[in-house]
Amino acid sequence: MATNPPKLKVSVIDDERLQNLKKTFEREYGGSPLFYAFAPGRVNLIGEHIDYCGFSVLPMAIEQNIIAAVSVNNSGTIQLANINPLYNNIAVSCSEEIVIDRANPKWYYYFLCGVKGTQEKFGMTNLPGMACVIDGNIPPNSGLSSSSALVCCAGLVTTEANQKSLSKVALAETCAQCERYIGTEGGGMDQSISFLAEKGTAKLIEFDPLRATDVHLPASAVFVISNCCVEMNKAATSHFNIRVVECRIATKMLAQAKGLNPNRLLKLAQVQTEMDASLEEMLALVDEVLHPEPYSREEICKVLGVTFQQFSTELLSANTQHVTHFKLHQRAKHVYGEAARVLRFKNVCDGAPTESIQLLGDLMNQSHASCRDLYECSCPELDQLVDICLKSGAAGSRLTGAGWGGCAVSMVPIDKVQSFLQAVREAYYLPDPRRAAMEKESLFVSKPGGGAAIYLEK
Ligand code: ADP
Ligand code: NG1
Repeated sequence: MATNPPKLKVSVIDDERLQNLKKTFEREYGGSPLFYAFAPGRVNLIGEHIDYCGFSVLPMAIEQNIIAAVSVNNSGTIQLANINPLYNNIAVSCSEEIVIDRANPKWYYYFLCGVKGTQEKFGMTNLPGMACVIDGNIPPNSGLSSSSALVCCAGLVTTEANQKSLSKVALAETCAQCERYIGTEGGGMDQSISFLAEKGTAKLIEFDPLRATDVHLPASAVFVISNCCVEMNKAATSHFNIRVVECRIATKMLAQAKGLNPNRLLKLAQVQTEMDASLEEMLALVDEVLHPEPYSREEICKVLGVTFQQFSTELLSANTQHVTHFKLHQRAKHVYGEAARVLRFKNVCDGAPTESIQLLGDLMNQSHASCRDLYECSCPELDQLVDICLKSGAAGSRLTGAGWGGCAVSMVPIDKVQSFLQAVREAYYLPDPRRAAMEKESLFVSKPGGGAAIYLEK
């Protein structure tokens, strides 16, 4: 578990993408790459918006990834180019402090987050300089963790370029911290699966301390990803951080009501641990303590005995200062309910009874309903797509990732896959020319892929 990411020797780079990356590198910088690094995106099968509350999640890595071709030099500059012309080339000094502009989350800031956090992890004052070309094929802003794959790739690149070494767990933890420089307060699921994934298996990811356990998915079903074609850039909006803040406030309100010290507690999982209660008991506690009407700042400050100033600086983030009302009951209900569904999903997979596909499908459907109604992180297009997936033969279907757009993941019995794909194509993609044009990269079967690695040319 705590081993370093593999270094794979590739004597002949025959993969078309790698060849193209190498050629672009040579054209851009006039020499050959010293090494390549890759980090995969992920699809979360169940356990949405609960990693930052301290609860376990159940993702798998996908085949799509970010690859970097890298050379190291003494220029004191990081040069970045991208195969995709939408992402402009950039050169940034690394002989002074790397600054991330949160107000303007351009693509290269994600890479620089990975560099900066890794530099700090090793206490390196100056970086020598490097030249990189990036190639990614994860649909961006779609809940498949393109941003985290880029951050993880950059973390791995920086570690290798400076001849340092870290275990996969330490890399995952470092990169989870790194991505926070962009301003979103994620929980670490994406970076963990990007490093800890193993081909052929999904993982139960547990936090504090971080660990990953194999989850064997039923052999008689596959997971199909479908993108609703609505993009949601997390760092450029406040949707995500508002949910993080609501969960933090709910934590404090529950702690206060049960006579625990709210100052020490930040995550809903910590309240459960402190109370030594079951998730069912936590759900009952939410009903008992929190009301369904949105809470105003005044009410929260009064209950917690904090000033408006403390509320702003200690509970809100920079991009949530404008929020006036907070849905604490609904968010906490989702989190404890979803945490219970993850454990049930894992138990069903472990038991592998014959009826497991429908049981797992039901859990996925309940998860989507909770994301849509309690957590309010879906959108009409995603709901429509999930509905079409169910009507097309999926045993279960749900939004995956942060939501407010992006992808659904559906569990489909193997013998129905072809008819499922055709039915979703006809009902969701073909009637709309924009969606039809995006269909090839938007609707696909996904198998559990491997984790981040370094490639060296012989
Ligand atoms: P996701 O759910 O895909 O992680 P985010 O909104 O968190 O969505 O991050 C997406 C951002 O990551 C993009 O807007 C872009 O800045 C960056 N990104 C994703 N893929 C690439 C790529 N191939 N090359 C450069 N930047 C990328
Ligand atoms: P994506 O789907 O990559 O935006 C985000 C968070 C995760 C997790 C999910 C919701 C980051 C980097 N990622 O994922 O930690 O909270 O939303 O389950 O913030």
